[in-house]
Amino acid sequence: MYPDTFMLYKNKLSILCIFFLLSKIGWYNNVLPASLHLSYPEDTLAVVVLSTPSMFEQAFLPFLEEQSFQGLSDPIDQCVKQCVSFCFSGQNIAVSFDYELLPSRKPKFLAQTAAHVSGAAFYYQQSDKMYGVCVHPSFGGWFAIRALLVFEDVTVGSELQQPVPPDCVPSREDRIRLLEAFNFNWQDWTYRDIISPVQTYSQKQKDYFGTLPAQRFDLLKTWGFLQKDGSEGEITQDTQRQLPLILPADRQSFFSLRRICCRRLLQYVLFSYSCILLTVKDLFC
Ligand code: B12
Repeated sequence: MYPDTFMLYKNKLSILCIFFLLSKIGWYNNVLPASLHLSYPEDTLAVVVLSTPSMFEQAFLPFLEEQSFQGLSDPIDQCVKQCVSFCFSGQNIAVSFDYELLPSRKPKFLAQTAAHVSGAAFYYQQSDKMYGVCVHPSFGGWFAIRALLVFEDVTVGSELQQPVPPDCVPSREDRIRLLEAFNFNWQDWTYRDIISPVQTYSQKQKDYFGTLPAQRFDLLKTWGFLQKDGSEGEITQDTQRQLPLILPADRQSFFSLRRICCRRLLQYVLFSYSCILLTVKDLFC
């Protein structure tokens, strides 16, 4: 299954603007105290899942259009869950989402540490008094760390070398600026622009994430996505925590995600076809 199958997973997920990096449990446990270790052998394969800015338009809005949304828990979380489920269904994977907590109220996994040790994004931390923040070399702060997948039956050896995440904020002044913006002014989005990103959130996406979670259903209704009868319920912390650890092979999500992928594939084909036609026209006319 490794590494060819992973290329397949990568292609499937990249259509949905989600990408992932391979990692080992040992790399993660090495930088954490024993109380936060994940209890798997150190050579177990883990995968860190990140979402890019286009995920909102390419996966989330189509997900809402497809009426795949089922109420109660956060729509973005459901969409990510469906994307992951769509790509990895049938595999023996333990999935932890960024928002999930243990009974001890600690997060199920430390997303920023996982992103750093997998080489995805550099984790800048200063002291216990300030929250640390990851910066991605292409997207700056315009991304999110969505999940950690642990392939319980897959171990990897020395063929997987630990990558070093690019240090894209090398100067002390910029790091201070970054941490201050993340801690004190995160609502103005500026920490995300600490480097020039290749892509940022669209205005629609900013409007969505700039709205309090409890009011996002109303916003989606004004955009015409949800029924107006209020049957979708409220987004609460408690409902978020009810998601299962192991993903089921969810047929409904599989089919709706497959429709979205097929539609996008068709768009690519039509686009390529028009490009070929234009080139032929240029050559012969
Ligand atoms: C709880 C939480 C919060 C809390 C507390 C924040 C905190 N960091 O504790 C609150 C509600 C305040 C919060 C707010 C926000 N959050 Co928040 N939050 C989380 C959450 C769920 C858990 C973080 C946590 O509890 N960490 C525990 C502490 C102890 O970990 P730590 O500080 O990293 O310490 C460890 C490391 O230092 C490690 N370590 C030690 N040595 C070394 C060496 C190396 C090399 C490494 C790599 C690690 C390492 O050991 C320490 C533990 O012992 C994460 C998602 C997740 N599952 O991780 C998102 C997360 C950190 N939040 C995120 C964001 C974006 C935000 C907000 C901007 C709001 C938002 N969602 O838009 C604000 C900004 C902060 C602010 N100004 O308020 C993002 C950060 C993305 C990024 N680029 O880094 C995350 C990762 C969510 C995501 N899906 O992407 N958040």
